[in-house]
Amino acid sequence: LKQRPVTLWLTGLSASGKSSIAYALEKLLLEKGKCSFVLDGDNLRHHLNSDLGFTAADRKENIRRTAEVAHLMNEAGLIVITALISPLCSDRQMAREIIGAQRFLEVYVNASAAVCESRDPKGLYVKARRGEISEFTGISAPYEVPDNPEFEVDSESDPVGLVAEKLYQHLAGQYFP
Ligand code: GGZ
Repeated sequence: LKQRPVTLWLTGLSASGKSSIAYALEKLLLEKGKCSFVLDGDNLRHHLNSDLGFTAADRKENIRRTAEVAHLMNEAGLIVITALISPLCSDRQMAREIIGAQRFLEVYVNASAAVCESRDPKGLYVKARRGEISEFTGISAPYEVPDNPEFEVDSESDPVGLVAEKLYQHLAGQYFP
């Protein structure tokens, strides 16, 4: 393989654009013949993590399992892009330790809570405001902004394609020629 394995760990609020950015970056990588895989929190929760809810303990387990899978995929040589809210610094630190610090790039997908709530593509913020979803990140559960992420992207003003292109440029040269 003409690529060095790495995990881009995208963190940000619901509706911040994590999944869209992850799939756009996967597409860019594929077009250049680089093998990558997206681990999307919402998707994994239908299968591998279908037994987990949104308590702090369940989120931690969700993140732990995803990090273990990312580690295995890195061992197989893949570039991994994860898209989980991963709201707590301590859980992201755990992911960094599982994957290995030299292969872990934390990416803060920054869109303000107000903008995410106004996007509300699945109507979850409305439900959370009504009290129909408990422990909703940004409304009734915490989101801790990363202290020192390797990258921060502005998904409030920059379109998805531009963000993905910027991340691709960060990888190019470092992880593949
Ligand atoms: C946060 C929730 C919740 C609660 C359902 N809090 O934007 P989405 O809809 O498509 O993606 C969100 C997804 C979050 O799962 P993660 O695995 O990324 O979360 S974590 O890293 O915190 O474990 C959202 C939906 O699930 N969702 N209920 N209460 N997001």
